[in-house]
Formats: sequence, structure tokens, C-alpha cells
Amino acid sequence: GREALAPGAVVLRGFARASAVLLLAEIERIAARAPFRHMLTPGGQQMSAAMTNCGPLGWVSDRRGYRYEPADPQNGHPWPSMPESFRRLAHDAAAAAGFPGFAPDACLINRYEPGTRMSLHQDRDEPDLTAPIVSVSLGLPATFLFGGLNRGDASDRIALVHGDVVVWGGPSRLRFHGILPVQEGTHSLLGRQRINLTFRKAT
Ligand code: MD5
Ligand code: FE
Repeated sequence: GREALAPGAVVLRGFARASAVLLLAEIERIAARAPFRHMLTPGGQQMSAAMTNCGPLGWVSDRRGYRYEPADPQNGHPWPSMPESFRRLAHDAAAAAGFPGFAPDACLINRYEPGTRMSLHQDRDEPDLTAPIVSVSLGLPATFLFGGLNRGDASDRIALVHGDVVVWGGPSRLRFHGILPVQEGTHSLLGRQRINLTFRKAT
């Protein structure tokens, strides 16, 4: 199913379900070379979600701020390449949501365990705000907070489950958003974790 959440924001329920086993094998390959880690916020706090990246650019955070880097700061090596299956999934989901020609150059991989959350924020480290963001949910379910363009605006709560893909573009590209603490549980493929792939155009 295809549900419009707001102008520019579309949920594609189950869009990634059939590719999940392949995506997971790729995630394991990526994490073997660029391990999940808890990055530091500019304020010096460890982020709740563990993160890694693949593709030409990876999103990083440390005491100096948020930015995109071509190499993993932990080892100096380029981030693992973005698998063709990732690029095709992101491209096809964007097209299905009305954003043809999406060619992401960054894929942030977020790992949530029970209790992990992501506080309300905007994604605004990318220069080209005309490109959408495609997000793929795998494993444990989560409650997504979908706010407005100002931090204080009311948020809607959206349940996201394994295989759901959301495309955020147009007027929803800069909405505030977050993830409530993931509830305890065990997923048949991923066990006690939720993994989110966040595809972006960062140049
Ligand atoms: C997640 N990750 O579930 C989310 C999926 C992040 C992050 O938020 O920054 O790593 S991406 C959700 C998103 C992106 C851009 C706009 C909006 C939501 N939105 O308008 O709500 O790990
Ligand atoms: Fe975000």
C-alpha cells in the first residue's frame, strides 16, 4: 500500500520486505568493514543509535559537528561501496512516491536495540534540499514522530514495521522527526534490533 502522510511524504508499506534477506547480508558485509559505533554529538554525548555508512559519502558526528566524509574516521578507509540492491531499492521507492531519478550518494545505517531512541531533529546537512530522503525500516517495529517545520509544532505518531519504506521530499523534507524508544521484542530475521537505512543525496 501507498499512503500519503503529508505533502511530499509517502509510506510504501512492505516495499522492502521481499529484499530484506539480501539487504541484511549486505549490511553484515558493510558492518564487517565499517563497524557500527556510537558517534559523539557536538555536545559530547554518545548517540543512542549505533551507526555506520556505505556509499561515496558517510554522515558523521563528533565534537566538531555534523558533516559528510568520504572515509571512515575510525580507520581512514573509504566507506564500503553502496550495494546495487540498495541503490535500486532507494531509486525505485523514490520513483513510486513521485520523485523519479533519485541517485543517493550516502546511506546512513542506524541500528536500534530495545531502549534506543532518536530525539526530534531536522535533516539539514545536505546542500540539495530538492532531493528526497528514502528510509527503509527492518526488524523490530518503531514509533516514528512526524512533526512540523518548527520544533514546537505538534507531532503525529506513525507505526513503522519491517519492510516499510518512507519517502520524505518536497515540503516534508525539513520536517522535525524522531523515533520513540524501541520496545523490547525479538524479530524473526533481526532478533533484538531495528535497522534503518537512510538514503540521501549529500552533494
Ligand atoms: C530512522 N533516521 O528511522 C530515521 C529515518 C536520521 C533519521 O531520522 O536522521 O538518521 S529518516 C527520517 C526522516 C528524514 C527526513 C525527513 C523526515 C524524516 N521527515 O520529514 O519526517 O532511523
Ligand atoms: Fe533524521
